[in-house]
Amino acid sequence: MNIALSIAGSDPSGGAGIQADLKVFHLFAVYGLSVLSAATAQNTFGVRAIERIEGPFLFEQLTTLLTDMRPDALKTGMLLSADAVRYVAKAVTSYNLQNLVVDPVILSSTGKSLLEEKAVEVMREELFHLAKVITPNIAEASTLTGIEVSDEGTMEEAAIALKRFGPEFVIITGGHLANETVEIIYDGKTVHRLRGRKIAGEYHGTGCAFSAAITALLAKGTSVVAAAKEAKAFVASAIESSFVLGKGMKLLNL
Ligand code: PXL
Repeated sequence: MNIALSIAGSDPSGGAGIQADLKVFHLFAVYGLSVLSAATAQNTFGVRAIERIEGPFLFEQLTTLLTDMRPDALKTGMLLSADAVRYVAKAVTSYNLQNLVVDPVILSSTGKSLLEEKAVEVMREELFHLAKVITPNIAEASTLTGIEVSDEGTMEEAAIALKRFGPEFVIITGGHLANETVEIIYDGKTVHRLRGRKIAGEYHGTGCAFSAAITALLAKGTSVVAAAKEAKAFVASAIESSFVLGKGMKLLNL
């Protein structure tokens, strides 16, 4: 059985965060481990409050797990603080963990900050170079590069800028573009584009599901480009069959 680890925040609505990641791992038949990096109080209307998990305890969770089990791939989601980012980098380095997927979660779907301002630079400088893949969306790519990303051309420009921070692959997700969805995948040589039909509506947790699916597939030995294609199809299908369970945003069918 392959093992994937998620280091992420709790979303009690199960739409995003560690709960969504574990559901995705299960759907891909990968055994899921999880380390909590923050807790949120939220429902389908959004995040109301955030409680931090201090860096040393985050590290304690990681080392306790990693002295016992070795994930084939891992992902980070909401990390909240610069301290948390540094402790994750320390664990990845100390245990020589492979197939790290960094989903640089900066804002919630409703605009709440999930990464403190001073942690953005730390993530870029100290975590990205350890990653197999980073998966920013358009807004995150803009914050991380200072480029105003708004179309395919600027997505490509941002992907090239982000590659300089050292990840093996940059995938910018374009689910929030106006008329179609396109993901830009850049490995330093070739730009791949994954095109898809835009499905109307606001969905919570699409970025988490996409990066978790890539992580599960990497854990099983799939290549990055093939994993991204399959993850995109997986998220599209979860959107198409999404649930109205709360009174706010729709929830992905995970
Ligand atoms: O979708 C980003 C995200 C990630 N992780 C947690 C979240 C959210 C969005 O609300 O709550 C815990």
